Amino acid sequence: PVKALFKIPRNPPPTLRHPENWCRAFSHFIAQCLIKDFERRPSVTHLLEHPFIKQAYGKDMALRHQLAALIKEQQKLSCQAKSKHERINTRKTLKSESCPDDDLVNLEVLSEEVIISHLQRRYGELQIYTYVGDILIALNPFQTLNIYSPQFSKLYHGVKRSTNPPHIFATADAAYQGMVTFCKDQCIIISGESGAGKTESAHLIVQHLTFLGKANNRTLREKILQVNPLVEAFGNACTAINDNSSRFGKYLEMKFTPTGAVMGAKISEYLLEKSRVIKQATGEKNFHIFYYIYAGLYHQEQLKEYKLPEKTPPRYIDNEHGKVMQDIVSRKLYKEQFDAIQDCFRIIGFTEEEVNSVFKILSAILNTGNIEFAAITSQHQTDKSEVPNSEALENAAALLSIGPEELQEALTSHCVVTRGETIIRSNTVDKASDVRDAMSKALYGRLFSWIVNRINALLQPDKNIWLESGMNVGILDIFGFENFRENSFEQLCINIANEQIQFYFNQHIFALEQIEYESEGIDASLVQYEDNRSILDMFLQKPMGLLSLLDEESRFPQATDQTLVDKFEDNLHCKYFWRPKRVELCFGIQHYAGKVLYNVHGFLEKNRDTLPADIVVVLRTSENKLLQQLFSSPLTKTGKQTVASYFRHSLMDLLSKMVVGQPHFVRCIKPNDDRQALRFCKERVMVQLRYTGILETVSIRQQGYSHRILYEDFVNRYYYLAFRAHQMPDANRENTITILERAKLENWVLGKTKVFLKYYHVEQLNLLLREVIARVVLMQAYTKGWLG
Ligand code: AD9
Ligand code: MG
Repeated sequence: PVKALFKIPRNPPPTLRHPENWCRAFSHFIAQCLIKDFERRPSVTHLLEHPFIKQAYGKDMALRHQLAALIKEQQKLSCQAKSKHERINTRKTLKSESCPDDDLVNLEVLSEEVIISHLQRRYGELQIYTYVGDILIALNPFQTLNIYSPQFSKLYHGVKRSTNPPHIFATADAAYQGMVTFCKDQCIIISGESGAGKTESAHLIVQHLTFLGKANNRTLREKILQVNPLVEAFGNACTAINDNSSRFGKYLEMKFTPTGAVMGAKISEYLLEKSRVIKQATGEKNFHIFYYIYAGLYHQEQLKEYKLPEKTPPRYIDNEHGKVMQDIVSRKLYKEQFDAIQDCFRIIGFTEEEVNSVFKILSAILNTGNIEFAAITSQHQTDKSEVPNSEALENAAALLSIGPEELQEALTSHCVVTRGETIIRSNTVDKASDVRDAMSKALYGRLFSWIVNRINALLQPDKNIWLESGMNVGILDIFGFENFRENSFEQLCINIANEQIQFYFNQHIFALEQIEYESEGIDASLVQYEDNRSILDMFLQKPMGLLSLLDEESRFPQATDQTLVDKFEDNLHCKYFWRPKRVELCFGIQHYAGKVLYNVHGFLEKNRDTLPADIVVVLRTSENKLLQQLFSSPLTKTGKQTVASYFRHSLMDLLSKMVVGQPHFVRCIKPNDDRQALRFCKERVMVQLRYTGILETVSIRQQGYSHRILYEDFVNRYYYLAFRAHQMPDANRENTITILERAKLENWVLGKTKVFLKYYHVEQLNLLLREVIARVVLMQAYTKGWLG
């Protein structure tokens, strides 16, 4: 019946002159046979154990693997055929299919002007994605595009990159396929300035990866999709540049089985901008969650229950004097998000008690912000402070389950131990306010870390399976480069982190390339780029780098902002640092992404980030279980560590995670500063292309060799293209040449131990290989008498 079905003649010619058609028909048939099993247990391992394949190929694992891959592909094709209708519609939305236009590397003329016009034209056609070799450029569309539906996920599933127009799903897919095929961890690094679209891109990647990693476990998929919205409610805020600006760095690792089923996830968070809790610049806001809960509780008439003021919103969220209240009452803003966040908590698996505790702590922070101090002026003491109106204090204490007197005591006085004796000293009004704010920041920072840890515990993969053979795709989404009118310590840290990511990009794209060219005896002059190593050294070097100097100064109790900026000037002798003549307490840095002027006001305090021991002692007396946890274990930074040293440590930690994976880069570009759809500001785009090194990347991708393969690996991988299956040729330089010539490839170069290939060579080779293997499979089947 098989023969009849596929019109296979009884005696096909032994040469199999046109094997393509046959083999397609044959593997299609096998796929059909196995499709039932696929749907139940879609793992390759299972497939390889299928009696049909086992019988046919015995112990020849390599061949069985190839056959399995082939079948999977056939299955995919038949699934795709089913949804042909859908696909046609999807393609209509996509406007065009893939074309040489999609990759800047294909441009014949490579001037800045040509590249810019090219991107501009594409942007006008709503083609926001463009490749530069294997790097994806993503222009922010500032409008909702209809290209992220499940149909699109299907369209980009496991196909050659050139099949479809560039897309963020293609990058996610490449990472996924890379992980499954080479059993190697992957990491997707998304960069770009604030508001360029990193966080949106990260969401889309997670969306596509959860689609690809279809476990039988639907709940797990849903949980993973809630992770980003939940942490972003706590870690994002409205800034002057972006209404949903990430105020922390996030590395999300998605965990998979060797066959690519998703098993769990883990987030690492970096450097939350805690100072936002207590103060926001004009036109900016506090973290989203505060508005969500205030509005949500307002509309549910539950403000009283959480002891929140009903007429005027708490000071921490009311820097525009009443505007928030107007928005909440008249426009019902934030209400839906409050419901959504509760859903996130529930789906991920937080208990009701935990969520309630989180809300209580948030409400306690808002109440803490409303505690005011007044000076007690008696004849003897002018430095004492008291709390004139105790309502907020009592509310905060009640929500935190601690005694109000103890809290007041810890805010308005502090213990000093001198020569074994403990003396209680009063706090001035200013000092008491600082202690209050330090407490709010510490509460929020530790709550945030606790939420992240809790999510990690709830989404942890089954240790036994994962530790043995699990793999990761990591997605890095940090806060983008920032340059405001006023820049402070937070911007400095954010920009240093971006400097580090740029350095990593350079290392990967250029520096390693250069080193390899040289060691293989190939002309390395092709590789030219803007190296930002010396500026990074200026920040991170010990003991004379900027962060070390800051730490040193933070240790002197008498140090002031003035002594700090003088210290910088005296010690940092390099062209990237300068001290403007007319602006007090300022210094300038020439970052890779542009000049930024920093104001050192508050640097020392922010860096010391001290939380008085008296506060910790009081909070530890709490009867609230969550609060006890927050202050019993060192969840965030410990002891006397400064923010700068903690920051340096987390940067190193992040890098160590990133370097183990195969990197994929997404470069987000902001086409205009007004967040307008379809507005392409040439100047702005040009600047970003220049500083991100995209222009250099284009030329190096075009002229350079993006793939370098050891002769041994190359011959083992591709010998089918020039030799017979049983020949087993020596894996050496000569046979490499034979294969390349037989494949009719040009422009490759031979190094000492490796062959250097252009990015498009590998795609061609893989395509040829697939065809040849398909032929071999058919031959095998034929000789084993399955078909005849
Ligand atoms: V920041 O460094 O965290 O301040 P991001 O993360 O780079 O910044 P974000 O992803 O938040 O920027 O994007 C900013 C806004 O651009 C979003 O809120 C969306 O309104 C808009 N955006 C970005 N990418 C897309 C997209 N692919 N489709 C539609 C988008 N809108
Ligand atoms: Mg962001």
